[in-house]
Amino acid sequence: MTMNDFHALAKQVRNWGRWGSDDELGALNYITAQKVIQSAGLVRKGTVLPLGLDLSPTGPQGELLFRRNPTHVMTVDGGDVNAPADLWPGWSANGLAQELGAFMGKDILRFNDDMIIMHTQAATQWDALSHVYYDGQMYNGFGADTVTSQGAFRLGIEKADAKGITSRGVLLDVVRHRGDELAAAHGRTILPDELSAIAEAQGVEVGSGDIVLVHTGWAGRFRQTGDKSPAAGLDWRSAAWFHEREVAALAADNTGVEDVASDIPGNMLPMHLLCLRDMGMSFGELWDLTALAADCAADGVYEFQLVAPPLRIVGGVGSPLNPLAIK
Ligand code: UVW
Repeated sequence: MTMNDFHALAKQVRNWGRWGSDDELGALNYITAQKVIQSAGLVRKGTVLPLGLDLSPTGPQGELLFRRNPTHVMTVDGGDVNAPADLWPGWSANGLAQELGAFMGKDILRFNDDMIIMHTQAATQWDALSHVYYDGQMYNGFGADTVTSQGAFRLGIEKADAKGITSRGVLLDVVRHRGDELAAAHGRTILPDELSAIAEAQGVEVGSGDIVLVHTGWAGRFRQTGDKSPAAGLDWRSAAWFHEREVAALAADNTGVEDVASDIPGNMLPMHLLCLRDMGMSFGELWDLTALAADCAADGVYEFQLVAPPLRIVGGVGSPLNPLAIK
């Protein structure tokens, strides 16, 4: 495949101007009030399935310098007030100890506090539309220069919050369809015809405003064995499938939704560029779909209410979250 094939598909799926020249929501515009009402009607048995991976130093990140696992730090713990006064020489010169002493020294209140230092895309996450670009432009033609060291002035993740994000969720289970219980194999990319075949086999239709979740088995395998090697992902040609169906957002349980085995020289993440930059459709990555997939296989129901709000990180190009599938 060549860059010309890529550009032809990019032109076909481009949604720029569709919701106005100032639009920063992209395909989330497909989520209407009617869609939210429909999704609430899918709650039938009261099962709540959280889809977030743990935020932990042993999370899914590997050796990439630009994306590490989170660091969790205690800022106040029992030791700060319970330690014997003579334990730390110079303790009285410690500003925090003085502050805590003044704050709760004579009170019965004791507390623990903490902080977390993390990359917004370290674990279960949304990619904002400002995450990727090519030819100096992001979704809707916004210039790449609108993302500065101060953050994304256009297409920041906080803009997506206008839609919740909540809608009807539909699971497409590649693992069970391929009969591979652990992980769909890397390199066997998921093509549009396979998506249609899975939906048909599961007896579910994907329509306007839906959020599609694709189960490849990556997160389940990672949790079981710690294996971080790539699993199958979507083929870039499947962008057209999501465009035709007016899908609002797409999430998967692997590291980057698409298979990292691109067949276009010089274009390593074509599906990202087509979906985020041209279509304006956000990606959710590293969602743990293991329990949801098991539940759907057990009851034969592959649709549910999905509640997946990003954090309001102003100017963020991504956001961690703990999405909920409610059935
Ligand atoms: C990149 O690393 C560019 O993208 P993602 O994490 O969304 O796969």
